[in-house]
Amino acid sequence: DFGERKGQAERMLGLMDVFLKNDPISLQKDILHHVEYTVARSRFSFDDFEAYQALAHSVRDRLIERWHDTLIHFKKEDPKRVYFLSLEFLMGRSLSNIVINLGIRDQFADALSQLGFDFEVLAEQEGDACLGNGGLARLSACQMDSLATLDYPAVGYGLRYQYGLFRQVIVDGFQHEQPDYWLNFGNLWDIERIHITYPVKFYGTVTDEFLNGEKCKVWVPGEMVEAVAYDNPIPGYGTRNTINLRLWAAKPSDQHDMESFNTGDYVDAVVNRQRAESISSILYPDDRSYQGKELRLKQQYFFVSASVQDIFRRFKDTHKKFDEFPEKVALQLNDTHPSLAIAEVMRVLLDEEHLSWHRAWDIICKIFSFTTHTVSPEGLEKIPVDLLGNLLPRHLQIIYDINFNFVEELKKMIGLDYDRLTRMSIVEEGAVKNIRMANLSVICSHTVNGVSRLHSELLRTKLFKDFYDLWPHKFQYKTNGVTQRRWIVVSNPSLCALISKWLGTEAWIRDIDLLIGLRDYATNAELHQEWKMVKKVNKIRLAEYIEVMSGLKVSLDAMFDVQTKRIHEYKRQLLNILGIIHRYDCIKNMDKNDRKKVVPRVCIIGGKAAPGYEIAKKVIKLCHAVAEKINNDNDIGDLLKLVFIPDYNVSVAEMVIPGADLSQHLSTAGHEASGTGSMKFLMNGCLLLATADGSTIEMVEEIGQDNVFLFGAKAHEVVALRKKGPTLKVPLQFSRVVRMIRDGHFGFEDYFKSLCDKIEGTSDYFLLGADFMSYLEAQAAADKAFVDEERWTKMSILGAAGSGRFSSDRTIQEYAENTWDIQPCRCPF
Ligand code: GL2
Repeated sequence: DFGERKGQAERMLGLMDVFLKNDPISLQKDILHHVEYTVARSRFSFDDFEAYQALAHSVRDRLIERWHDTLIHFKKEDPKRVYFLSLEFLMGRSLSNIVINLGIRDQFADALSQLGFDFEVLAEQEGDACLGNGGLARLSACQMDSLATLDYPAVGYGLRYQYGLFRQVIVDGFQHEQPDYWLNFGNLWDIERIHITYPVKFYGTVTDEFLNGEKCKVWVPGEMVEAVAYDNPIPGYGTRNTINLRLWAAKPSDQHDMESFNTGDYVDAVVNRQRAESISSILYPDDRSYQGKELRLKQQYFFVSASVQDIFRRFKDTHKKFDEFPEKVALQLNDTHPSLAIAEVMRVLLDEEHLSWHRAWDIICKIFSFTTHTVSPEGLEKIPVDLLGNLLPRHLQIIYDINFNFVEELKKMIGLDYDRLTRMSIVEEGAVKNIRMANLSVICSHTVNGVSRLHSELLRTKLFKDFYDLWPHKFQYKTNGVTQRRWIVVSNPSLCALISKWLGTEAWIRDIDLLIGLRDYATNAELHQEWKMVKKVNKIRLAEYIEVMSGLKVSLDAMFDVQTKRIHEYKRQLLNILGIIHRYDCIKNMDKNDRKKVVPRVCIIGGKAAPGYEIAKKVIKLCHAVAEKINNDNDIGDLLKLVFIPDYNVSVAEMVIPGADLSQHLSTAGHEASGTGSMKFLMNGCLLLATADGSTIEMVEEIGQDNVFLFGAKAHEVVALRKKGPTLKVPLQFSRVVRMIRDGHFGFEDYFKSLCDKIEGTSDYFLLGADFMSYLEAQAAADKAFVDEERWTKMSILGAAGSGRFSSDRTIQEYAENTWDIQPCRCPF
């Protein structure tokens, strides 16, 4: 009875405070309440971790208030929403980010200090959520922060892996992988929604049946699994808006398999059902190669199917006519990983909603947009037809039908150019027949974009040239960005305070273009002093970390020179190591006087190699072998040190980046789609030594050539250089350092042989030899600039001042306006 319920609702409201309060006493009461009743420890005896838990619960309560308000507001306004589908989100830690976005960090810090706790110490108790591999995954996390901050009605969808990206442990210089069971200590930031579940079907057969005289397809599945929602509220900064990141976990289904319980062995039946959970158990640790594994395909379909059911449920709550679907729904494909969503939406419209092919297809063409993060054709996902047909028989039929219609249309447009038809087909013929997920995504999306200008150019002229010639209007570029909330405000509080002081406002935290105002003070002596002080504080923090981790003491006067990112041949960590060996060799051969002119360096390398990537693992070992030699050479002292930082992840990055003087981005031109690490370094006043690749090119345009140490062949020169092959001359210096490795200067010569073979002669695909001299020159230029403190500080300020374009706020705004066609929907305070 509504009258009765309404009375109760009013009574409930009367009992509750309108909102939780943020004064010190209320916060302290709240924290202690959670210590006793949530964490279940005595309020007189709890340790830092328990204090963190209680603190996090108090923060979470405040987060939930805003989240509820936002969801109610969105429901009332019913705006067009963007659904961001991504198999990876690299969130790192959440606490500090959340209190800053909620605007209650200082209040909590005060309240805690009155209880005798330090906010920073407690924040470090939190473990990282590593549900992604690298740049692509961290980009998704940055974009969620921007979507919330800019008030866009967005929902993120992904998988709640039980095991995140492996932990990297170094034993004798070799990488070992250990499982990251991140849920061991509980995760306070997601909310289990036991009532939000959907069945997900696999395997089985498709039959033809008649419904109201019409033939239709019925998929009888062979396996059913349940998807359970876990909601992660994502708060915006300077707004009440808090959006949802919904991650799905797999659970055994209740609906299926009653029979086996009645007939078979009860224990076996339970154990079998439990296998369902393996679908969301583990993140694949390869960030590029695709191996055609069934479990991976299951993961993709699992999260797509649950998300699509959720999206349809939400739409059908308030709408009856599917023609309105494109006015309410934009579906963003973050790479090809979620592109089965195309076939799934088509299947639901055809087989469950019984729309005609024509109407369903019309909807598909209006709702999907596709971002590719890959440069190389080998990086594009292909699914063996047999695998797909067995796991998802109906989807394979639909993909074949889409392809048939497409090829028929294409023939009308381009004639019988069989080579081109073969290239553009979704189906790749050959010994193993494959479905090309990128072709499917390009054909079915209204917009396709790369992640930097150069990348999009490569898409138009190489990777998707055939498609570009057909549909030039579909192709866009959206240069990546990162969120300044995480990468300045959270990770570099002293720089944050300094910027706000000199700009006279904190508004740049929402409106990054204001950073440009720092240019006016680029030569101001007072700012220089304070700027250097901030860098020093961050270097001290990093030096302490290095000492704790490796026992190595490093000099704060040295240039902290950093290269941290996934280990890949194309990213050329090897070039860096060869450069370090060259530097070492030069110093060894110098007399006392010359040594006085050497700029001392602490070279820092960090990053994970995919577990099956042999060459990348050898690079890690080489780095350790070279470090061992150099760091123990008393003759070298503080002039040169080399450190490998193990287990590089988001929270390690938050400490390393602010402490770097120089950062290296060495990809062979034309191989890095964008690169986002460089943006974080730039924002933190760190100078870049880089090739003209990915988004670096645009960074140079923003801050000027004089403020970057650029080197190496340009993208358009790379092909010609490779063609030169055996006739290509490499400098003597290069041959010399490779010879040092081959001759066993660093030990393990047999083990390193294949590494050396990879970069000499015709096999130097990534052109280390060709770029070596230019690399050394750029390094020399960096040394020269570093000794001129005033010049260096000016470059550093100008870099940060010019980093505004690389905020994910700008990127998201562009997507909203040019791709998704959505409007902000701001929740009233
Ligand atoms: C990547 C690209 O390699 C990288 O250049 C880009 O910045 C990011 C985000 O767009 O995407 N693609 C990819 O598979 N990973 C990346 O980092 N892992």
